[in-house]
Amino acid sequence: MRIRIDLLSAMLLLGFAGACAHGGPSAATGCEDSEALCWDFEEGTLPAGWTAYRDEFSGQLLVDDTRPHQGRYALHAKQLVGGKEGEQGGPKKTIRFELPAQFGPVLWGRAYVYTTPARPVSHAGLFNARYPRPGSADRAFDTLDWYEVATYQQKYMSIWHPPEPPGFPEWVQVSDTPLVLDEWTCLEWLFDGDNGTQPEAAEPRVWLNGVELNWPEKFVFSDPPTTTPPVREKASHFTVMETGVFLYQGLSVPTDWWIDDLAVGKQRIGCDPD
Ligand SMILES: [Ca+2]
Repeated sequence: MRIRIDLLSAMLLLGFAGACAHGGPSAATGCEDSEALCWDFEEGTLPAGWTAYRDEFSGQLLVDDTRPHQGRYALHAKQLVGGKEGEQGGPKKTIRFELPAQFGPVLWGRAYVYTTPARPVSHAGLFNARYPRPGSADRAFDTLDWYEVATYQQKYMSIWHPPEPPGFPEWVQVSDTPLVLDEWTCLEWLFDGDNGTQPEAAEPRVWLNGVELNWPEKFVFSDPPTTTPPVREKASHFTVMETGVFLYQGLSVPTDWWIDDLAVGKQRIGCDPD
């Protein structure tokens, strides 16, 4: 009975905080910040509020018990494959989530990611968050500016994009750090759409296992090409985010990703102490 009461209290507390939908803030998930939104996928199915979004080419995006980071379950992008490297169009399996109103212009994120068996050469998005253009009342997904964390040419990458489609001209930053295979990694990101008194939103920042990534390669991508970088429009409030895996070019090797202990907040969330 004592256990039930404690559980009930915990659930009430969580409901009040409007935070972690399941499992709750804990050292295990590194999500003690009551303002953070956390997902450990321990429902064993798609958590409340997330809806299926992209579904192109082969593979599945599901919550299953094949490889959890913590607990029993994780989000699993399973056997994604389709298209050809070097050609536009690739497997995309994603879910999206509407952020609470007045989320603000600064979004910190954290997710544990496991990738196997090979590093894609193609652009493989893992997470993005979007916000209305300055002065715009439009909230439709395809009208929003956005930040993205991804991999490209087998290395970590981050991008600032104008609305998609087309999503470019975009400001691309490619790291000198190869995508880690066959082990859990802690990815953190900072999307600072406010950037203080600066005229534009900040470039995205990303950390791998607590170490900030460098971006020796930065460029504008557009089709047709341009050398004029996009103006990174400032944010008032992030409104929606998307996760899963989204390949913008083909993927010929069937590849699996797992994502667990996903969290976003207005402050840095951090990784497990271990
Ligand atoms: Ca889990």
